[in-house]
Parts: sequence; structure tokens; C-alpha cells
Amino acid sequence: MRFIHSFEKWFFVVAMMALTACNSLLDWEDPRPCGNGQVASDEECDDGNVQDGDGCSARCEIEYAPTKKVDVLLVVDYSQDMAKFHDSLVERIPDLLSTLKIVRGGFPDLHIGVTSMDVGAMGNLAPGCTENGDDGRLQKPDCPNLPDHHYIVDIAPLGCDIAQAQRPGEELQCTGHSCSDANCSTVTQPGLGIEPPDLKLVTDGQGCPRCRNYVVNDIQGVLSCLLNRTTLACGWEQPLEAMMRALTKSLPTHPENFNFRRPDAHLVVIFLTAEDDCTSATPELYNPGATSLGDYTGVRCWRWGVRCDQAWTLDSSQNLVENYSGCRPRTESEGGKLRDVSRYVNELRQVVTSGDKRYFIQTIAFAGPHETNLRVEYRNDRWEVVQIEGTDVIPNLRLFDFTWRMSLLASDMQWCFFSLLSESWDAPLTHLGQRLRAVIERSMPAK
Ligand SMILES: [Ca+2]
Ligand SMILES: [Ca+2]
Repeated sequence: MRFIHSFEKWFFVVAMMALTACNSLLDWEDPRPCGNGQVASDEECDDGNVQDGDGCSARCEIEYAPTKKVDVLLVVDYSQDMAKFHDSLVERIPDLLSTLKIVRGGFPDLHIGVTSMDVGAMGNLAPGCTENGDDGRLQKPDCPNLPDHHYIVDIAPLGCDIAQAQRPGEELQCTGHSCSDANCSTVTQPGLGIEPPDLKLVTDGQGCPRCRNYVVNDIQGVLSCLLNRTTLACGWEQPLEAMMRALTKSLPTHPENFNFRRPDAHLVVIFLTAEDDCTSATPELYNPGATSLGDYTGVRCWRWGVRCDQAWTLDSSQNLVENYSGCRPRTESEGGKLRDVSRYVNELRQVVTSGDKRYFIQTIAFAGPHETNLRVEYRNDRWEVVQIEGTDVIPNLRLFDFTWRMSLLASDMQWCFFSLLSESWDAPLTHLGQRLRAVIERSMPAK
């Protein structure tokens, strides 16, 4: 018979009391501590030790390379009925900026760019589609407040003296500086981010010098203009593919994106769309002639990209309405024809890895609600996934899966996947600002 230590006995009794106090095992708080090699829901990592300096800290937080640079990419649905959602997002930008202003050491060095979800239809001549669509190019409609570049730049000058002071939790204040436009032309080492030329020195509301490429003193206004394009785009929306192209393509084909993604910057990707991702793994999905894939409509994205408890029927001679439950993304190994979400997760993680350095990545999706029950109707000679009642918004499964896979902590899903139909838009950008602030401050070298 195994001898039970008195401590183990005590632990056993306490554990049993805790268990019986819970209604179910789901309520059971994981008692496994940091350093036991198992990642608990409130740990970002657990490498089996409580040592710093090996990529996972003694507090089970990922150790990022120290930087104040943050690249923000928005992947947006430019269709006309999205205007009200664009406005809602722009209205909440101060939630993010006010938190970033109190980052220790001052406002981060920001790049902000916008791309569309139109990357064509893999060579198919689908209505409204060109060869590669916008191809991940950063978009700039007629925006006179961003004259020279396709993305917003707002960085601190280098190589000059700035008299500054900051109280914890308050904005950096500057009482004087020796900076000029020349301190905005940064020459950095190979492998590090390069800033575009012709940045102008301005003084912000706290008296601190900044180098910017926008002429109106307001990021909100510039962003609002970047989102303000209403053109008919290719109906095969591919936000995940557009994201990767925007982050990896540059000169000579994509001068708009030149130096947007800096290899030594943290990265934020924000999706804003009423559609789900329909990035195909094969051109035939977008081919009108591939009749074996069913009617040539967006319902192909669901039939070949989603798996439910019931097999897809879509037989209009039998039904005009079909209901499906327990739906989730269908992988390529399950016969799906959309590109696996996990492939984009792996590729995006590569974007924020540079040699042995790792940078922070946060993805946020503003999209239709995550609904695992789908209703499909046959109307006007075609099958359609039914929109949320009274809206132009359809449920979302793939971007939900993507943000879930990219999230670090279980609690992140309370804000990094956000339904467009939510009444209050307060949470996501506030949480994003807090997370960025924490990541930047904790990776800064100690004074
Ligand atoms: Ca653990
Ligand atoms: Ca460690």
C-alpha cells in the first residue's frame, strides 16, 4: 500500500473540497503553477522552468524583444454598407491612443496601414474580379492629409536632446528639445526597420517632438479617410490572404507597402468585415465552370469551407430552407477547399520572428457574430447563408478560429473577436492599448 504523506493528504482533502464546491469540472480552476511545463489558461507560455531570459519568463510571460515600434494593419471590407462600422471603429480610436500615450518612455513609434480583402480570384475571370485585385497593397483613397505615403507614420525623432519628464501612468511631458526635420531621417542598422523619407517634425499636445507624415494633427481623421473608399470589389473576400500579402510584399511590385512592416516592430492586425474569410486552396473554387462544386455563389465558401453536424445538401428540389448545427471550419485534410486557418497562423508567426528575436502579435476581428448554427435559404435561384436578422452581416467561423488560435490567454476572446452588432464598442481597443502598453513596458531594459 502506498504511503501518503501528510502534506499530500492535506492537498487531497483540499482538492476534494474544492471539487465538491464546484458545480462541474469546468469550473475547476487549474492549480498548475508556472514552471510545471503545462500552459494554464492564464499563462502565455510555460517552458518547464522559472528562469528569465530563455523566451518564457519566470512569470510565464513570453519574453519579447524590446522595442517601442508597433505596426498596425487594418484589413477592411470596403463595401458601402460597412460605412457605419468604419465610423464606429474610428470613433473608438481614442481608446487606443489614450492608453498608448501613457506608455513609459512616451508614445510608441507607429505605422498604420489599411488594405482591402480583394486579392482577385486566382486567375478566374469572376465578375468584379481582376487578376490579383488589390493584392495586399496598402490603400489610400484621395487623402490630402496623407500626401506622400500609403500608411501613417508617427515616430519619435532620433539623435537630438529632449527635456522630458513622466509620472507613472501619465503622459510624457516635454519642456524643450533640440530636434529638427533632420532628426526625422533615421539611418538605422541593416535588418532593422527603416522609416520613409520626408517626415516632418511637429510638436504634440505634451510639447514633445514627433516625426509624422500626416499634415493634420489627428490620426483619427487620416484613418477615417483611408477607410473611406466605396468601390465594388471582387466578391471572393480573402482577408487572411490579403493580410499576408500586405505584410510580406514590397518593392518592386508593391511600392505602397515599402518599409511598412518593420522587422523589429510589434504587430497588430485588425479585421473589419461583415463577411467571413473565403481564401481558397485551389483555383477551382472560384471557377464558374467547376459545376461539381455547386452553384457559382458565395455559398461555395460554406459548403467547401465549413463542416457541420449534418452533411451539406443544398438541394432546391427538396427544400428551400436548410438548417445546419455545430458548424466549424473544415480543414483541407477533411476535404475542405479553403486554405487551412492554421497555415495562416504559422505564416503570421514567422512575420514577427526575426532570428532569435520574437515580437508581439495581436489579431482582432470586428466581424459577424460567431454562430455555429447556420440557416441557408434558396432565394432568387441561389442558395445563401442567411444574414443576422435586419442586418447585412453574416455569421463568422474562420476569422473566429483564426483569432482564437492567435490569442495568448483564454480571456482574450472576450475582446479580440468582436461582433459588429455589439452595442458598445468600448472593450476591444481599450484592451488592445492595455496589452500593448504592458508588452512594451515589460520588455524595456530596466533603468
Ligand atoms: Ca503552468
Ligand atoms: Ca523560462
